Amino acid sequence: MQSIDLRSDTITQPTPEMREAMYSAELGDDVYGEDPTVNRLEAVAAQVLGKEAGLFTASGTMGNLIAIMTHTNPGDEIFLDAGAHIYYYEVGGLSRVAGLVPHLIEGDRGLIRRHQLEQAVRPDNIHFPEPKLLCMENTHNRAGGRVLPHDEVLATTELAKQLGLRLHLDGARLFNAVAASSQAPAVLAAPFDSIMICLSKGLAAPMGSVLVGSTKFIAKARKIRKMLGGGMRQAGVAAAAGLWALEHMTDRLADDHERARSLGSGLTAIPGLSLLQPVETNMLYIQITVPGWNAEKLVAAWEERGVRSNAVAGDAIRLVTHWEIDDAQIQSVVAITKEILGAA
Ligand code: TLP
Repeated sequence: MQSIDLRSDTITQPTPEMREAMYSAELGDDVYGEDPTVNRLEAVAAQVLGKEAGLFTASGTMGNLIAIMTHTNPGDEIFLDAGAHIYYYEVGGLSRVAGLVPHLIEGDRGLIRRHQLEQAVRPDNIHFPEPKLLCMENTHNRAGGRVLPHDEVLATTELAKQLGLRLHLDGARLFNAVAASSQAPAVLAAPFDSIMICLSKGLAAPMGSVLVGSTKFIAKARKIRKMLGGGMRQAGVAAAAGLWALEHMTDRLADDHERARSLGSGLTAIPGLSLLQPVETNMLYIQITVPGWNAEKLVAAWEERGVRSNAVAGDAIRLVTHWEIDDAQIQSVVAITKEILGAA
């Protein structure tokens, strides 16, 4: 039985072209700055995002951690939405490794509004940590793959700058936001001092992220990457796939969004299934209120029929579309679900 894997866009296999690019990549020792493929990837990512320089990192988690460590000193205060991946899913690295004091803001579906930041940042006082960094996430994972409204981002980040805060964007799925909003990547990246993009999500590279920012920022970040053990040698093997992904996989993300919408409408036509958040990109958070059922039971029943998903709460399941999911599979998932829940 071939599975329909909707657990995440991280499960995607590299395309045959990516494997070919990896096989024939020109390589060197990247700690010496001598891997031409890594250098090309870093330059292309920086250029696409309108920044001076880039740094290839092993993962999105590492890219975010390096960014926050580069912007701050231990003991500083970092402002984040309470559902931010950096806070929620990165093993507490912001405190354990970076030594930061997280100041959580209960954003409006992942968006920290200007007035919320205004209330959160306290005036200078001998008792308080140094307010140093604001992080945002676009698209926002726990807010259902939401695209942050750009005018609101501008309003909040403008205030953050006035307050002397640095700005980092977790752009693990920034290209999904680009596809959904038709705004250029550099426009969405412009308000931020640093941006981390993932190559291994919807873009389907097997691994890697790129952190971009000013030349000075990236020089410091490069040293922190080395300290964390992330200085890789012939890393061009992985960067080659990432470069191919960045150059060829962004334009097709709209197809994933269309399929997520179609899956959402198919599933919510079944009594007892509803959407927790509107579908804006390639994610769906489904709530189940069918008597006798919960998320775990539906995940297990799907799994038996080859449909893979992740329960995220007692009554909620996340489904993510990606390049290995086609229209026929979307229809199958809806049909299978109807059968399981007796709605066929
Ligand atoms: N997200 C993964 C899991 O960690 C939850 C997923 O399946 O969605 N920022 C955001 C917004 C992310 O969604 C992720 C991964 C990361 C950072 C971390 O990237 P990796 O997995 O490369 O460390």
